Amino acid sequence: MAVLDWKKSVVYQVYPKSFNDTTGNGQGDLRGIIEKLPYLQTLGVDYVWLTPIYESPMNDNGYDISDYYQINPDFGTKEDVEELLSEAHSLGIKIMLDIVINHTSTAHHWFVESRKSKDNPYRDYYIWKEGTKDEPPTNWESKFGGNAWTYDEQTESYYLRLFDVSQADLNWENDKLKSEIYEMINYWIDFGIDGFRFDVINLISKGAFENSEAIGKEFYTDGPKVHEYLQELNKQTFGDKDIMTVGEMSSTTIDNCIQYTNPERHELSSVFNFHHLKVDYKNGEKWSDMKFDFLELKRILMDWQVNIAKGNGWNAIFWCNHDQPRVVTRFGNDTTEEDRVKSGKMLAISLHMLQGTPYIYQGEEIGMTDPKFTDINQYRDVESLNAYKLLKSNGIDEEMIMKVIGQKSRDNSRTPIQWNKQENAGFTTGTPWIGIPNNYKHINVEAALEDKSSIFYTYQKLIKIRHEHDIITYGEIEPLYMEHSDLFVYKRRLNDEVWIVIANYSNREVDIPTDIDLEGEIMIANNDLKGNTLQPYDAFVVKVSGS
Ligand code: TEU
Repeated sequence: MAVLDWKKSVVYQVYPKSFNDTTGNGQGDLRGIIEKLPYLQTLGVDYVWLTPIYESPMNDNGYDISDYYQINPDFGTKEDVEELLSEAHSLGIKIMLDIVINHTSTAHHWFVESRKSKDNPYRDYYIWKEGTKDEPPTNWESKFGGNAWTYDEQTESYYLRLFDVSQADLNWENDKLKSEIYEMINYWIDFGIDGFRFDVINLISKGAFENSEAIGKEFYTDGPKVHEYLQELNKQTFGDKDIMTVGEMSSTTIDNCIQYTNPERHELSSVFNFHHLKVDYKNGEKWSDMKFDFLELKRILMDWQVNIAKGNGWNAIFWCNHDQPRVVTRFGNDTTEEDRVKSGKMLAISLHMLQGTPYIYQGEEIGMTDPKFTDINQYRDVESLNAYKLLKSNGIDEEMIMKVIGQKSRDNSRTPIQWNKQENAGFTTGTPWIGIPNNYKHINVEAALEDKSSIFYTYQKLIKIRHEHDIITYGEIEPLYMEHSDLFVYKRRLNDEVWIVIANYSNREVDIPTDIDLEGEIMIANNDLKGNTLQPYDAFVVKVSGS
C-alpha cells in the first residue's frame, strides 16, 4: 500500500477479548487477531488499535494495568505481538497500542509499595490524603459511581480513583513517576509500535483538591497542567517519530481539543471527544431512558467540525467503541433486516464524509446490534454492574434499571465478533466469556463478505474514496439545514470541487429541499435516487461540481 498521509488514514478498533479466540478458552487472543489480518486488509483499514493487552487483573478488561511491560497471558505472549506487528506491516497495516497512564491497577507493584507506608519511595506515585474513614477529602464522583476516594486502613488515608476502586490515579506531579512512564512508552516505540491511543489523558492533571461545584460525574478535566504534561510527553517519547497519537478526552471542550491537536503545540495528533454520544443522556445522566436528540447530534458534530478546523486541530470521527452501545441500534434502526442494513450504511456514509480520522469499531462494519440482554447476570462490565447496584440502592425498579442498562451498557459493544453462523458465531470453540445474540446466524462476517450489498462493502468503499479524494481530508465543511428534523446535510468544498452529503435519519419519506440539486456524479449511496424525495435512511454523496 502506498505510504499514506496519516490524515487520510482509517483506524479499526479491536477489543481483543471479543475479537477471535484461537485457544478455546472463550476469550479472544492475539493469535486470533493475526488470523484475521487479511480480513482487515480486505476492508482496507490503515491502522488497527488494540485496547490494552498488558498484564492486568481484568477488573476493567485491561484498563487496570498491573505491568506495562508484560502481555496478559490470556491474550498471548510478547512473541505474538512481534508476529502481529510483522504480519500487519507485511499487509500495509500499522498497529496502535492503548496506553493507560492516568491510573494503574491497585495490583501494580508501584501501588502495592505505595500503600505500605507514608514514607515508602513509591508513596507519591499516587494521590493520597490522610483522613477519617467515611469522610472523603472531596465530593469528587467516580465515573463508575460513588465517591472517587477510597479509604485504605493500612495508612489511614484515602487514595484517589476516578474509575474503579481497583484503578488508582497516578500523581503526574511526581517527576520520577513521569520518567518511568516515558521509559515505558519508549520501550513500546522501540518494539515497533506505530501509534498510541492515550486513555482519559485529559484527566492526568488534577485541579486543587477541593469540593467540586460541578454535579454528577464531573471532576477536574483539562486540568491546569495538562497541556504542559502532554508537551513534555511528546518531547520525551513520540514527538520526533512517525507515530500517530490520539487522546481520549473525557468531558472536554473544543478550545482544549484545538490546543491538544494543533501541530504547532506539539501535543497529540488527534483526539476523541464524546459530546455527540451523550445526546440520549437525559439531563446529562447516562443511566436514563431517552431517545437520541437528532438536532443536538447534528449541532454537536458540526460545531466540532467547523471549530476544530478553524483552529487547525484534528478530530477522531466515530460512532462507537468498546464503551458505547452499537450505533445501528442506538442511532439507526435494527428492528427489520432492511432497516438495519439501510440505516447502518446511512450512518457510515454520513459520518465518513466528515473531516478527521475515522475509527471503525469491530463489528460496526457488518452492522452488529446490541445483544438486548434481559438479565443482570448476562452483564460483565464493571461500570454497568456498579450502576445496577447504585440504581437499586436509589430505589429504581428492576424493569427501568434493566431498560437503561440495556440501552447504555458498555457490554452492548463487547459481545464477540460474529464471524459466521456456526456455534458461538465462529468466535470460540469454548464457552464465550459473554453472551452472543441469536442474530449471529444472519449477521456475520461470512454472510457480509458473500453479499455485495452488505454494510461491509459500504465501509470498504468509504475507506477507498477517502484514500483517493483530498476533498474529504482537506475540504472545507458547510453545514446545511441544521434545523431539519430528519435530514443531515452538509457540503464539502476544495477549490472548485463541491460534494453534497445528504442523509435521511428517519423512517419517513422526506422531500429533498428544493434548493439542493443532486445532479452530478454519485460518489457513494445506499439507494437509487428517485425523483425529489428521499426514502427512509437514504444517504447520497454527490460531486456537484469540480473536475
Ligand atoms: O473510558 C473513559 C470513560 O469515561 C469511559 O468510562 C466512558 O466514557 C464511560 O464509560 C461512558 O459512560 C476509558 C476507557 O475507554 C474505558 O474502557 C475505561 O473503563 C476507562 O477509561 C478507565 O480506564
